[in-house]
Amino acid sequence: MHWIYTLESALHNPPFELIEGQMVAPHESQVRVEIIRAALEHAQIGPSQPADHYDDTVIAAIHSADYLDYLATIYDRWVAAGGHTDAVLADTLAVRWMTKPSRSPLALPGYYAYDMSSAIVPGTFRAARAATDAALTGATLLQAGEQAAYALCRPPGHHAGRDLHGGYCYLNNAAIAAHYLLTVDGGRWTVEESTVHRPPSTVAILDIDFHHGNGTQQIFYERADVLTVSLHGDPDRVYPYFLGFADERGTNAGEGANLNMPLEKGTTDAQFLAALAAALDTIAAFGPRYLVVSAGVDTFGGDPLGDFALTSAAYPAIGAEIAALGLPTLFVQEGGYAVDALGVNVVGLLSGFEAHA
Ligand code: OKP
Ligand code: ZN
Repeated sequence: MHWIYTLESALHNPPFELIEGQMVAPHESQVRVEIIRAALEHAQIGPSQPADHYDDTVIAAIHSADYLDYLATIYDRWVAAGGHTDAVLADTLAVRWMTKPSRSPLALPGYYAYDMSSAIVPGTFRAARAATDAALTGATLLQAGEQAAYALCRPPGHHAGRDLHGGYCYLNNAAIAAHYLLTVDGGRWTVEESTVHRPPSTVAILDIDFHHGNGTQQIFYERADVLTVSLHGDPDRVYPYFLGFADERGTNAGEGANLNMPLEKGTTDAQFLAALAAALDTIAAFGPRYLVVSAGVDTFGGDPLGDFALTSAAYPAIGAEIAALGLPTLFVQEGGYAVDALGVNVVGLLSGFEAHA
């Protein structure tokens, strides 16, 4: 399986995150990339390639212009306005009846971030942009006829909404890749479908990260052409708390094109695989041309940010179940913070897919 990386991930190195009352070293760090790379190489998964560069317009289809400008410029503006050089991190939040736009660089982080786990440092935007390029490179490989590709994205993306960052995520890599697959004619389908080149009409996103893909849901909530399905810890209990419930089904044209499957604490391999089978039935019924998987492995029992009980044996089985759909599939790395098991779990997922593709 082709996989794509970027050296620019290392430029994102925030000094801390706020979690349950404590400033701690970020769980989401470059060590994760190094571990995954080493594991993929050791397992001889390949070939690998660096990300190609894609135009800003591809990203502007998903994120608002003001948000992209904020991400690209806020660090320098924050420091110039007196903010600390360590990091950009909100201390005042725009919520409910306090959402008037502000032009102060010291206020903007409270408008464009929804939590305190996504600080911004000088290299954050470049790293996020390069992670998106990695996902887009994978999308292009699918269009060229590959059955699967894996994008080693860092920072991750599924919590980033159209104009909001949070949960270590700044640009929604999976969403941008999914939209790109719909808008660009890669020629893949011309033989089977017709003699006229045209882009496909539907894509599905399957989010198997422990946390609800709130950003992905928001981005596509009113769209009928992208089915979004997320298996995750019940937001009644875990982050992101305020979205991800089963009754969220999409609105307007997107009604019925969002499926949330909240799962209980201690979810086992068998329970997760059963829920996944139901999710895959919904995806099969939708009939997408491509599948994008938001591939987090923080469902693992030892994960510091999750409360499921999956073992490493679950991941090859998950990969095999996904492969049985028979869809060209782009895996996009999301979470996974039990670093000792991170390599084996990612390799398990991808090799389980490959063995059954
Ligand atoms: C990112 B990904 C819990 C705070 C959690 C952020 C978690 C981000 C997870 N009280 N903070 O793996 O989905
Ligand atoms: Zn997660």
